[in-house]
Amino acid sequence: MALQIGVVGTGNMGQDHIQRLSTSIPDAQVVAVSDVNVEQAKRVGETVEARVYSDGHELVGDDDVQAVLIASPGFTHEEFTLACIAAGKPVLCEKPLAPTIDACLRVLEAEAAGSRRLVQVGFMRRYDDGYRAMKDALDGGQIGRALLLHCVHRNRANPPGFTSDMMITDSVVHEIDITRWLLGQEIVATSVVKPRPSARAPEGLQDPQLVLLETEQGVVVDVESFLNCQYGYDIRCELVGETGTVSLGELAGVHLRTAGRHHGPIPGDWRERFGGAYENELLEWVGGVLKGEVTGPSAWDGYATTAVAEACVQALTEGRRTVVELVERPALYT
Ligand code: ISE
Repeated sequence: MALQIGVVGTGNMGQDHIQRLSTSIPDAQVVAVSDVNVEQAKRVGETVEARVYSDGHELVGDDDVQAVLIASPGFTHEEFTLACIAAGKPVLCEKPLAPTIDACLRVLEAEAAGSRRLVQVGFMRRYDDGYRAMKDALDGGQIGRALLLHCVHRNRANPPGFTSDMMITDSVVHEIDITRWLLGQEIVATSVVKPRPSARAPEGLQDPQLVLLETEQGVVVDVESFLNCQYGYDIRCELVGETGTVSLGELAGVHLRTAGRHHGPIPGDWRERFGGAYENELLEWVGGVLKGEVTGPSAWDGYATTAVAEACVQALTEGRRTVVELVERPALYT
């Protein structure tokens, strides 16, 4: 039987997940949706014949819901994730696990107390074919020991209300997660360099930023976060090792060479760029849950990423190198 899923949050990300679960994941069925905007929840719920709730807690408590996907705003993640842990239901929570270190620790402690992994955090880049090939090349010894990681994270334009801090907590978090996963190392310190702001960015926004991360074994990572690059969504990554390098390839799509020029497509946003990764993420999550396992990015990964992001924000605000301190890792996550 298909896994019966409830989705909390029917905004853009929630709708994307619901559509993908219903059309591309054969072993999944969306049976319930919830949103404080109940009219929107009704419209979205109707498309997949799901029950509709205005309160996510009622959805978690629905006996027919076997697993939960949380796509509501970040400040609600802690309460819904804790409710899923209390109900013993597997949960895929969009990033961030929670917006503060303390909130992440409460989730971590609740899950660790049950000695069973239920929580997965939606760091979808780990499911991208390109990043996976990079990890295979490193782990397979093809480029020797990692020395440097160069990352570029450009968005076309800023959504309303985006702040300088959010360029880290909402965007650079993905590179923080990829660094930890790709290298298999924690990040121990960070600094942020501030180039002159683009005139295309709203007044007061520090855009672009150059975030430097240092890992426990001395790999240095530079991340360009540029929110108003104007031309599209552009994600690049090159890992430099002792005997070679490996990087994300050019994007799929047709490339035209004519009249002394070459042209190719650039994605509009992350949903287009990482569509394949989101699909792999859901396929593997659903397949795992049906077998009784949760193996993707853990609550520990969610906590560590939020802790590094907070250190980066401090480095940006105070203009100095900031050390990252993590609590001891519970046995469940070793
Ligand atoms: C957005 O919230 C995401 O999570 C995207 O993956 C990221 O690339 C973008 O910069 C964020 O704003």
